[in-house]
Amino acid sequence: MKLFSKTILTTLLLGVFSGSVFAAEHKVAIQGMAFSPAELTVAVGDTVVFTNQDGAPHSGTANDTSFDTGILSKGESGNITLTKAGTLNYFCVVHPMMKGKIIVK
Ligand SMILES: [Cu+2]
Repeated sequence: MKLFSKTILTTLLLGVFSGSVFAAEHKVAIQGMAFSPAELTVAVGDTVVFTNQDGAPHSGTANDTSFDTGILSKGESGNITLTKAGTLNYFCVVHPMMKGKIIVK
């Protein structure tokens, strides 16, 4: 139990000190004509990797154009980095009814 607590504490401390150095990477799968997860919360500086697992081409494109993966074919990935806080709604340029949201804190 004591070792467990120490591990947790170390992990938390490492998280604090490394936070600004190592941004987190999140993954969004595009599968079945949908983004998964459709809603994601990240921190400023984090990266999101979109991977298209469908046969159809897809993109992850912000409504305000602040990010765009470009059109991804099956198996392709596109990385975006979130540089400022806010809520970003996005869609697929090929299928505009496909929608997602990234909350940047
Ligand atoms: Cu699409």
